[in-house]
Amino acid sequence: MQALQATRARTLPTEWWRSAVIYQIYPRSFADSNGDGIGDLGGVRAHLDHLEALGVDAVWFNPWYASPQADAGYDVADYRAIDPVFGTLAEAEELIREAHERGIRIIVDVVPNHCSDAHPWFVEALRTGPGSAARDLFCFRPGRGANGELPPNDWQSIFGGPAWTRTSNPDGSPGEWYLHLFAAEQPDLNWENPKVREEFEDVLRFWFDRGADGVRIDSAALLMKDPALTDFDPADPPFPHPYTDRDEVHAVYRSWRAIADSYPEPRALIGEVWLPDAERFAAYLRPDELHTAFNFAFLGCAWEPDALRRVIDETMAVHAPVDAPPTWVLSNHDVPRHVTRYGRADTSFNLEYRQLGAPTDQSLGLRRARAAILLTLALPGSAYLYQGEELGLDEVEDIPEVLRQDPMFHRTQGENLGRDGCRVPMPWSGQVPPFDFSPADASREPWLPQPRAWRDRTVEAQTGDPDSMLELYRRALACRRGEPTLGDGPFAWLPAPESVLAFSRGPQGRFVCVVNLSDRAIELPVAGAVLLSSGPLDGALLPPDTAAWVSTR
Ligand code: TEU
Ligand code: CA
Repeated sequence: MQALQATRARTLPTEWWRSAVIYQIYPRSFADSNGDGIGDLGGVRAHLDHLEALGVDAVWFNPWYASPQADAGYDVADYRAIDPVFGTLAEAEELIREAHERGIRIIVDVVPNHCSDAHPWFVEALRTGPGSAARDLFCFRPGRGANGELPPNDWQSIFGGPAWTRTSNPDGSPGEWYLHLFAAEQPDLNWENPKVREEFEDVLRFWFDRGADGVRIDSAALLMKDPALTDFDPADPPFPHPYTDRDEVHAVYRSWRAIADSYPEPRALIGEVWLPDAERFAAYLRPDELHTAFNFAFLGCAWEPDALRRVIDETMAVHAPVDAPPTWVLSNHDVPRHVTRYGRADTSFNLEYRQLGAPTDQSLGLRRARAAILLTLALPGSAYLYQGEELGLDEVEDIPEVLRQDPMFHRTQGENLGRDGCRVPMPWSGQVPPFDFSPADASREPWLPQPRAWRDRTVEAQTGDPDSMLELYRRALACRRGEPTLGDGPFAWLPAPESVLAFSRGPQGRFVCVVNLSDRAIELPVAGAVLLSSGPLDGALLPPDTAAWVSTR
């Protein structure tokens, strides 16, 4: 306890996660080094310069493990191997070393709720049949109905359709059902079984021993299930919920925290925790659990002054009692890109309503996205950038149905277009697709088609253009690095005109961020030197949908 208090009293240099800017790499779509149309580790290693020039502190990799890729790698067949489509374990080790040499930390994705149906454990479970020890690693149950022909309960998959799939017995007769909260290729593990717990503790050590500085924990609140597996109405779920945020899950993260803390430089645990209840969310961030978690309330928030102010206040209020740094994120591989969201009449995001195809004003979206990144990077705590947002990439909405890969699209029979639109491969240089995503002699096209209009958004096209999104990101990150009051630390709202957000950072409040969400140009509410603005000022006035960083000295 004493050591803990000492740690809390000041920010140790090792507590990098309190202030880090973390860049999310979606390996399939970052850069393809061998021309098969799919991004890989060779591609990442060839573009470390981009990350260094951008000025990020860490990189989080979406799953790179051996996987049939039924859910883009979130169906893991071997947690200790790299998928051959991405490279080898030796390459991953090299990549970690090279990134560290450049002062960039590495976060890997751990997927504990489910594995792949190709994982040896699941193959064994099917082979051995009902009642076996291998089956107890998963959630197998007999079906309901006279002949077991109905699923064990009425739970629905998060990707659509039933959350159960029936198996065949080793002799070929119809057998038990197994639970999968996501796709059928992603059987849920049974976290009541100690072997599952031991396995994941060992997987954590495996990657920490190889230099990973932290883990992002997939679907972190879903692990534990009500053993009774009772039916429920998803519109009015009981409390505790049958599979979301059950109290028993916290013991898992306490044991993970002990492992993370056992390293000379403690490793960081970052939770993917989507929960509407702010206090239940904060419980994951208690001092002996996770270090941080994604702020999906901020990600989903509309581009409106009152809503933003409320979500910022709530975020800080909820994090303060557990002394965890807030995080700020605008986009990721699961949600429509924010340039597109911000160009629509309804600028919010929620899981139920994706608004794909809604009319979009691109230039308005870009303008707001520029202001939003200055807001994001000025807020206290750490921030996440999703690859491509630094280029101002928009959601690709016209992907032909035959090319769509997201199981969400297929499991809803296309009713939900899914997440492919934010996963389109990065444009690096050149005038036409694949924009050097793949080498010139590539044998395959990129796994999703890139819009021709991205020729203006390549890294090459934007580099050196002072008005580009990329140069704004580079300047903002350089400024953040040079400004010790940014990241974790004091924050205070300042008086400001209606529909304007203004706040100061640091003990003396000498750094100020102003965001004009009104429809008229305003005078800056403080005197000082403008360090950076998201768009040109209008004389001394800050135009609508524009943000500025000001040093008041
Ligand atoms: O997402 C968890 C999750 O709940 C998502 O399905 C979310 O509801 C949806 O993607 C929002 O659009 C994680 C990963 O981030 C996601 O990519 C995986 O598909 C999922 O887990 C299963 O592993
Ligand atoms: Ca490749």
